[in-house]
Amino acid sequence: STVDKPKVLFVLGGPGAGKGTVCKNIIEKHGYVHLSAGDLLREERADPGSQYGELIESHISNGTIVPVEITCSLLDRAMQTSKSPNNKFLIDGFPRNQDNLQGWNQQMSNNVYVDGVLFIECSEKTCTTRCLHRGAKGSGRSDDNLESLKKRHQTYVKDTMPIIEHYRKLGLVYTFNGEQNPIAVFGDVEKTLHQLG
Ligand code: UP5
Ligand code: MG
Repeated sequence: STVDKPKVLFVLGGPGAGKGTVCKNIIEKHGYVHLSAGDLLREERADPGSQYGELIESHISNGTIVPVEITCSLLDRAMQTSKSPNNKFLIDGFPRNQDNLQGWNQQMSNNVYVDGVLFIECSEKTCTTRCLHRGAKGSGRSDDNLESLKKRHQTYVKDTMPIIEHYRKLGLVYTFNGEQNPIAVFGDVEKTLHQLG
């Protein structure tokens, strides 16, 4: 039954909207395990034993999306090994396109219950400024530069927004104003988490 299945909230929004930041705030208080698809891909890229390192790097620096088989198996493995005491997961930055959605539905949907999508809405201008600032401070991310950021944003509009629309039609999307300061964003998200129970 759905009772024993892991519960998932997807966290979506543009590159730099504040997905990772809000997730960090949520986990401290709400007993979720945070899984960032991007972080898992960057870890896999850094593993010298991985056959996918170059493929992942070319997608990340071009702002395009890694084939779902890779991302989904990283998410699946992380869910299995993380031992979430409450069996609740925040999946940050996934699913980002139709391929991701189809792969998730095929590989995962029987075993996982999707409670909703937290959508952090934020303008391209704000997102870009934040990521450039983070890059200038030495984030080490190969995609925190203007050229990659333009491509990341294009991919977000073309590929990810339709996925958010898909979940919106299912009545699963909760939208937040990501232009606010991190505490205000978190406060709004908390109200929704309390409603979801
Ligand atoms: N900041 C955050 N919130 C703020 C706020 N409210 N006010 C002011 N500043 C705020 O924040 C970004 C920066 O802004 C930080 O410096 C932060 O302090 C500040 P962060 O919380 O990191 O935002 P986030 O939305 O998580 O930004 P991120 O850069 O991680 O977004 P992306 O979606 O671009 O990155 P991700 O890691 O998810 O993906 C990277 C790439 O991996 C993708 O482009 C793609 O190539 C690949 N990928 C896949 O192929 N498949 C996947 O499933 C996932 C990723
Ligand atoms: Mg992030």
